[in-house]
Amino acid sequence: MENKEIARLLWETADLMEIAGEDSFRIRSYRNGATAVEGYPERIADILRDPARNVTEIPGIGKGLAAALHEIVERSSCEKRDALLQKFPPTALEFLKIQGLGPKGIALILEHYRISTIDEIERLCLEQKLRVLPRMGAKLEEKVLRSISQYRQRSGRYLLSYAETMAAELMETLRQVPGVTDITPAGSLRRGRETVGDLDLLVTGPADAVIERFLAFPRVEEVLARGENKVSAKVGREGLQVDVRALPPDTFGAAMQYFTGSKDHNVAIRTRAVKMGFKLSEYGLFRVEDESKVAGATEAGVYEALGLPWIPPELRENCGEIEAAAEGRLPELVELAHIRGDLHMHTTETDGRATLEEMAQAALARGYQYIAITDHSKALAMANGLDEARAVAFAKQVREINRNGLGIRVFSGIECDILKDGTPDLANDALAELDLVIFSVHSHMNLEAAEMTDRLLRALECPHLRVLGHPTGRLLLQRDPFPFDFDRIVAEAVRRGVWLEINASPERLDLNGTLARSARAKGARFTISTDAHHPQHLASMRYGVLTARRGWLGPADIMNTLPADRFAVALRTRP
Ligand code: DGT
Ligand code: CA
Ligand code: CA
Ligand code: ZN
Repeated sequence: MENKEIARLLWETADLMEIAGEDSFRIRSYRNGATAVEGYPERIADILRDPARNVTEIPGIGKGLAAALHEIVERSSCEKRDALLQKFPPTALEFLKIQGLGPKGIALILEHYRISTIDEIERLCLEQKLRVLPRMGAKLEEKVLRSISQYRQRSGRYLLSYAETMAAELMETLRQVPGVTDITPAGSLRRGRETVGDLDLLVTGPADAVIERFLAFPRVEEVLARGENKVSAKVGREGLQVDVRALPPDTFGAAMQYFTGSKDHNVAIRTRAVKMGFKLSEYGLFRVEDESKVAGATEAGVYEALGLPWIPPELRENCGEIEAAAEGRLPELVELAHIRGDLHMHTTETDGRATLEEMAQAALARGYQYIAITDHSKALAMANGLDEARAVAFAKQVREINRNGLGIRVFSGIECDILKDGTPDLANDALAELDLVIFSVHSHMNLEAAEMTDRLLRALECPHLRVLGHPTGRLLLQRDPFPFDFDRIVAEAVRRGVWLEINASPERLDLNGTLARSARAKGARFTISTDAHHPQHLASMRYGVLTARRGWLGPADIMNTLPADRFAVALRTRP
């Protein structure tokens, strides 16, 4: 744990203490401690682990705080903080991020109103219920409303799937404007980032008509800014910001390049342009000496004039893609069309919403050659997970199904829970009956990194395991990845021929691009699967593919790009 993180937990604890109205002397000692930790040149975690050292040697840290520091480093929290978090709604710490209220204000509000969300604080302001409290007034209500909207802008990110759906709706509308020829999303959405801050749409066509049509879109909630060729508005109940730019066709490529970003990629590209005697802007690529325009109508033209092949948007994070492009070694990236099957899905046997036959039909309609049905195991009792007997019966049933033929090959599988100690939820002889065994962590995600690593290492020992499902356990915008020694698990998975899943569910996208890329460098193989609980979820495959592309993966890295017969052979083959 880094000093910054430790300090943050101390700050939080102090803030919570203040909301609780605790002794100001003790609160100050936490804040002093936080400042001391933050600025300390050595890693506090190392000092705590060193038996020859004592953290109280650090000015500002006394005995009481030393105990809290030990707890924080060991389990990311301390008793004090835990107790306070019990007392207040879990969002109390979030309330502190609203400028203007402060711990005292929050305490006062919590004393008078039963609220637990920022939306409820907003409502109190709108209903003028803060001004009736002591030392609060109409001015404060205004200030709080302003800071709530600022806070939302800071923290407001949206799932890629949400932004993409909204973009599709808007593009459909704007395409109907007479004179519109091209329309594309730019920004993080085009780069396939897992979450999107705001939506950037580029349109060629008559600016006035485009802007009018956009503003007439029924889901536009609030216009933020309007210029000659640009308009920004909040769209939809979730308040996603959308920036629409109308452009002349001869600058469309330069604008696409500029507004796709990422910012870091653009900075590097612009530096390259300058070195070559050019000036690059959203209007085009210009020669410095005579200001003549070299490129701008197409994005490929801009890259070409800079001596580069076109770079796929998913790679534009300034993580080596420009160097790779310059040296002619951009990777071949996997595409949706390469995917021949989906290897993680659930049915009504557990918590899915459709039968095996319905899932198979939907997969067939997508043009797949095969699927694996991977229902839950018994540890997920709420989902009616399969025990050994049901798993074995299921394997038998699938063999019969394949004899009769559904027009698509079905592999019998399971998503078997990894228990707290790393052993699988089902016995080996049952797992041995199934064609494809996924292991996933669904419980006890708050373990220490070392314990989690041991748990996963133990799970990897199972000879029937073939795929590690959603390897980091994260839920986007909700739950961070659980900590573990990723490199070590990857090395072990590679050694044992266990494939890593890129879970394509838009709430997960796990592994993410960065981790997938680093695992690939260590020799890992992957599956991209949707974890579908409904036939419609099979369509999420595209998000998984985008994520794999952000990880520089090609079709050869992804097992479910293999045709059915070769995939079946791969399933039976171990290193
Ligand atoms: P987001 O919206 O937070 O998910 O991420 P982006 O990448 O969509 O960022 P956004 O919407 O602020 O800007 C879209 C693109 O426009 C960005 O990726 C690069 C370009 N851009 C915006 N501001 C700047 C800037 O100040 N400098 C440069 N070089 N590029 C910028
Ligand atoms: Ca954006
Ligand atoms: Ca933007
Ligand atoms: Zn699943």
